[in-house]
Amino acid sequence: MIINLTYYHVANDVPEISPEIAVVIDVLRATTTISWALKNGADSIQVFSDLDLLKKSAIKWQADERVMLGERGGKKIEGFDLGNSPLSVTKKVVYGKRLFMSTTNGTKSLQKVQYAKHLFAMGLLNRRAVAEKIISLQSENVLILGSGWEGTYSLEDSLAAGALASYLKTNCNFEVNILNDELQSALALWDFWKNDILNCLKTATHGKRLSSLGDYEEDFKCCSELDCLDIVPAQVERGVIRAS
Ligand code: 3SL
Repeated sequence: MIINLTYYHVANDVPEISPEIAVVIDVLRATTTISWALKNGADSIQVFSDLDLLKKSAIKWQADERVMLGERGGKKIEGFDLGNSPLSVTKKVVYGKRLFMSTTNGTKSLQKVQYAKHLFAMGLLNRRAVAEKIISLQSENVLILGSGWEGTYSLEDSLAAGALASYLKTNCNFEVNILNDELQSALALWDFWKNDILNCLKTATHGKRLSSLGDYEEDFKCCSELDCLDIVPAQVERGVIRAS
């Protein structure tokens, strides 16, 4: 058995295909927030790129059963309940609720590969859990998609792509094939930064953008934790993610 891994930095680079397994990464911070929300008992998360559509869908739910969360440019969207911080999706706020979520890049990436047979959301915090899920599925092809920033490369998502590839190479009994140079460099990036993840996130352009908006120290710490959650956020119907 072989697992072929391909990595794309941003949604626009992905060819129009329906991959068997797609893993979407947005370390800072969408997929970290999604993972924590599910860990804290959110019923499900529905992702949108279009805000009007999000509002129309959310309004159909009882007010006490829904939470609208998201950001544009790192800032909370006006009228929404929450921004996109993984620290804000506490048990008290999200337990049993449907989250309606839209972010600048992460939710776009999730929508781009929504036709995958299996779609997972991954941050550094659930890298091992997602990798073990991939191994258990025994599929030949895995597409890894970063979210970047408005169509451009991001350091932190590539770091996590490298972390995933590295875990699979070390822990999988089958042959793991790195299919493109993007993933080879992500592996090298992981090797370089794996003992200093927090600094890598702060060095990244989006890390600097967040730092310029306020005190995000706790968000950085949370997003840089490795393998601390066993949650695998998986798409269960088009655009809807639940814990698996
Ligand atoms: O772009 C995104 O999807 C967000 O994760 C960006 S932010 O970290 O919330 O600013």
